[in-house]
Amino acid sequence: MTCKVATAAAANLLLLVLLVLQSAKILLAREDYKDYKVYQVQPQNDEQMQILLNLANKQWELLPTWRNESGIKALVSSQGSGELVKLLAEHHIEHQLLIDDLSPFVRAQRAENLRSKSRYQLPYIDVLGGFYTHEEINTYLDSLPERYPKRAQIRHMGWSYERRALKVLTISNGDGRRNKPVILIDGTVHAREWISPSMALYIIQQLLDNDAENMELLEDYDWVIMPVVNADGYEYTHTDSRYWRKTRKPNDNIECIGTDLNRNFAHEWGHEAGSSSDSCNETYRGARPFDQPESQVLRDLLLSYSGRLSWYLSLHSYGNYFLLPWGYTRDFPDNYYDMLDVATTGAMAIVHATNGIYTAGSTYHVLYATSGDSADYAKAVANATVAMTMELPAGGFSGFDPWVSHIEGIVTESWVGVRAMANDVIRRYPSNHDHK
Ligand code: 0X9
Ligand code: ZN
Repeated sequence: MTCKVATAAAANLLLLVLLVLQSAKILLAREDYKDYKVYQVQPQNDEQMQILLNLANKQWELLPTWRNESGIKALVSSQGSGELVKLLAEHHIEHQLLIDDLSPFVRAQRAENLRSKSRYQLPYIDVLGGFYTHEEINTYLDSLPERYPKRAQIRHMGWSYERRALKVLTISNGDGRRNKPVILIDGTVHAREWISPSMALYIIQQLLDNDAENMELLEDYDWVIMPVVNADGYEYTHTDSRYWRKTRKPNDNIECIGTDLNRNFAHEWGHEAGSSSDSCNETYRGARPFDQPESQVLRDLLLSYSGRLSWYLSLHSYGNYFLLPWGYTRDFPDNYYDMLDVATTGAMAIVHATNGIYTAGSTYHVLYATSGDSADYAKAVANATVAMTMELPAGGFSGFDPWVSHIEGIVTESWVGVRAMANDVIRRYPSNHDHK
């Protein structure tokens, strides 16, 4: 008896020690961004901008899409900051230190999110009340077919590298008509862009819960929504490293992990100007196109709607852009000006609603060269009539990290734009239109 108790006590102690070690490991593994700095950099002309884009390397990172009159931001470790400042000074590029140590901000935001989320009981989630993990999002998605048996359908499309289930929701009006044209929306191709899954979830709730207002959007169209593509990277931003962008699949060079999914698609993959062959770079394109399970899943999803894909919308952040193909060349696709009209409709709707300013145009021209991204693939290979990347507004310290209290403002404004563009797409390309 005593012996049994002693054994049980020893086992408990062992368990306790293991738990402590485990949490210590988690604590040690966590990137807390101690002494990470954020700079505001003000290139004065295109030449300085080009210098900056060429200089970006693994030690410090230009947070890429913030490129307006107020300049761009750079996130940099304390070791990298000396080199960055030296280079900026050498090229006479104006800059200013915004944040000297990012770590207290990262901690405060984690705490705000956990506090705010704890008020809700899964599978119910309040999109405006927190940023949800991949698992929480899947639990919510899985609950929808039961709540909306005629209108919501969940498909398990495959697995991430770390074996997380990649799920896709199809929303219809429940009239049973098959093969309607499709509006396909994805989120979280880039892990740290947390407003992106929030926006995808907000769209889902508008279409399902706010049906009185939005039924006409489903009359002749089905909506297909995949809120989290880069499930492993996204989970990693919740548990370990808030500003992780890529996937989590190791590379041949064991030093650096992950691939930029938005450089891993097969259309015009591998151009040096729009992607990197260096596995430590934030825009690493992978060893081969589609060598990431997550891009394979998104490819298969896009291809499964080829021929009836009216609008592909990829939700990213940040910078307030509607980005159109192509990313890899200065040339334009055939129906570029139709796509630009749709994007302009979205931009105008947002200006009228909130004064929010969006820039619309081809990625190559308004942002920078990209090659192997999903929008180019959707246009060229899956034959999307309109293919678009929406860079949602910046928030927080780095731009990727809005506070929970800012979610509502961003997603309600963005919905005005998405809804206006959806109406425009539906009007331009009525249900039985010839897609090409
Ligand atoms: O660089 C990217 O992958 C996107 N910007 S982000 O800051 N979210 O990383 C822009 C890709 C846009 N490409 C196309 N629309 N073709
Ligand atoms: Zn992105």
